[in-house]
Amino acid sequence: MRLSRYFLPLLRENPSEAQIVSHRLMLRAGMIRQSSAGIYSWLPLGLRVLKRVERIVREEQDRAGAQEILMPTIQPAELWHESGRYDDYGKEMLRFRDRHDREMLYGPTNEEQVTTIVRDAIKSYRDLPKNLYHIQWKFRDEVRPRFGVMRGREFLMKDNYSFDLERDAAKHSYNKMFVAYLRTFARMGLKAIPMRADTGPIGGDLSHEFQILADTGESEVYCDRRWLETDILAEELDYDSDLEPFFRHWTSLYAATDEMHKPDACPVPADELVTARGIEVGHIFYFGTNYSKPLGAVVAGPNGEEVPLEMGSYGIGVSRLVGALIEANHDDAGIIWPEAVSPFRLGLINLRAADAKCREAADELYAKLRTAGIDVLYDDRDESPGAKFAAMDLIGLPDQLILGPRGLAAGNIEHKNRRTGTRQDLPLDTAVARFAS
Ligand code: 5CA
Repeated sequence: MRLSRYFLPLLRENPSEAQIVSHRLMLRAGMIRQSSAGIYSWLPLGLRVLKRVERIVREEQDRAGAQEILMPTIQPAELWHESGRYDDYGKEMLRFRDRHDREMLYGPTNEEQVTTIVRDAIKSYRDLPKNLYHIQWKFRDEVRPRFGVMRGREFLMKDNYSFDLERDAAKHSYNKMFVAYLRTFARMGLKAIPMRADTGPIGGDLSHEFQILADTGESEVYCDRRWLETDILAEELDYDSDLEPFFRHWTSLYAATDEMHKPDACPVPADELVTARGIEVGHIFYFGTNYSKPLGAVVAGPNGEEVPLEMGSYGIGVSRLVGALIEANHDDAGIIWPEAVSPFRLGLINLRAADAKCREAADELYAKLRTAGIDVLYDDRDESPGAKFAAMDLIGLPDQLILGPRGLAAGNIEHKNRRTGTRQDLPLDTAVARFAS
């Protein structure tokens, strides 16, 4: 993509409404624009990152055997009357009436919707287990939408729902998602610690939140100091094998959210306990028959008896992750994307767009990089070198290639690594091979 043609509205100044670094940088780097409180448009650069995050989430869900569906954003209120949650959900739920005066709502989550789909389709225990997910926009009329996409009112969530015959099988489904979540976040270069958590309005008795430690996190969290040195291993496991030992291993070190942490009963001595702020990027729940019973989601068991389905639900904040990734990866100059989620693999800067030789060489390299399948953002604008460096650092692509008249005369191009800041001259004719995977 040529920057001269790209829709990338960068801001020079820090927007005053943004209190945390990810919100500031997403606005400054032209990734999002606010539409109304907690509701955002995603501009080309931001949407690229959102899609990359979504893709990793999808790949790991598919790998764990979950199947993708797409349920609507708008739901009929009847579903929620049936489950008994309509009144309990309170003001966070956006409710309205259609032209036929039917009560509708913008879905804050989809337990009811998916349970009725499965209830109407699955009649026998032989059709179990099932795990269905979708990646869809949600709306929660949060009292205090803030921090940009981190606590939005409209936000993108991956949510899935598992259906099993028995508790043990349901725990296996829970464990599968536990593994898939560790893998998902590790692939994005994030250290998300699984913590015992409160189940809130979703309900149930077993739940883990996946928290990234960051000063700007909204939750207070507590964990064993050893978590700080632990590299979360995202090994690939056989999802059909017994995952309980893996689950036990990764829950053996203490980690709990504020609501679950009981100072008097905490097994970790005070000097080994870390109190920190966390960003919740995922939350998994096992809630048994809380929804299947009221909604009548039963199957015929092996002896013909009616058995209510054992269920769990599993959420990842896809749009929140974009903010969380920036909280975890930035410096004073801007964002530093991990390669796995970067909007482009490479930035190419032509320092002298007005110089015919430089332009010719940069255009040629750009064409070669594209032919090699490398996603490159080419700054071909006629701007000062300082402005170009600042823009490229702000948007945070992992590597930059900088072409100027002096290097070109020697047949070289400068390579800068955004994270380490190291700079190195490369022979121009090796640049494509260096980045072709
Ligand atoms: N039905 C369950 C699991 S599918 C559920 O809704 N869980 S949740 O409420 O914990 O949400 C799942 C994830 O969505 C959270 O872990 C968080 O990462 C993200 N999320 C929740 N509320 C917001 C919000 N207001 N803005 C951005 N992301 C949010």
